[in-house]
Amino acid sequence: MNPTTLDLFADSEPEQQPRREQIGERSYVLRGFALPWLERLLPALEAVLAAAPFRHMVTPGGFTMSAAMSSCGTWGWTTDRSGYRYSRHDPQTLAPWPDMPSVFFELAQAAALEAGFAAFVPDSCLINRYIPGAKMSLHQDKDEASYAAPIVSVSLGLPAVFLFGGFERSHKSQRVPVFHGDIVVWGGVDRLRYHGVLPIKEGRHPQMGEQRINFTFRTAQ
Ligand code: MD6
Ligand code: FE
Repeated sequence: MNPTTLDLFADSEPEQQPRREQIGERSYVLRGFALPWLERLLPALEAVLAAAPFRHMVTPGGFTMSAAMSSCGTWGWTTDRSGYRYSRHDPQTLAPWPDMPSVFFELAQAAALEAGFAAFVPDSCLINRYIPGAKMSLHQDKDEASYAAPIVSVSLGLPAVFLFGGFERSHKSQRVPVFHGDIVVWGGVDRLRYHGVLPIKEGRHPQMGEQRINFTFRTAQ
């Protein structure tokens, strides 16, 4: 084959979807990044949920959140009438949160590295479960002791529209579709951007059923 033939051949190939989409100065969607990890991830998730089942928490304002939550790692994020905070213990079982499974930690660290954040050491993984109709209102993640570390957010199951906003609630948000296996990573100058999730549409995911599961990894302390 001469070089011309090679070039023609390359041009006839279907365009490959970029695996890494930039959505902010230091924010990326890593398409399908979690898929090769699922065989190890899902059994580990089951074990965490057996020890710390999903529950609906109440905001300081008295609203019950539509996403059900659990946590693993040293610090679990919780909310009740007295405020948002990280706690070492599950307020429902009074036991320490389950350890973060090594496959969770390794996936989060690999995703952070892929997005340009070396040596991410998450000590908290919040697990959100959305059924159709559940949503997450625009908010900032600012209960952490430092904003130096990025956030790594893994989407599984039903698709969602992730809202990626600015630095004030009123700023216009980008609508970023996220699918099974996608990971959103952001940090640095983007660390305090507002974000949320539009209500999940009815549907059934072949592996995960009628739900969306999200893992949010953070360095809390
Ligand atoms: C969710 N995520 O995607 C909710 N926070 O279900 C979050 O609130 C979130 O995805 C910080 C960073 C990434 C996130
Ligand atoms: Fe958040």
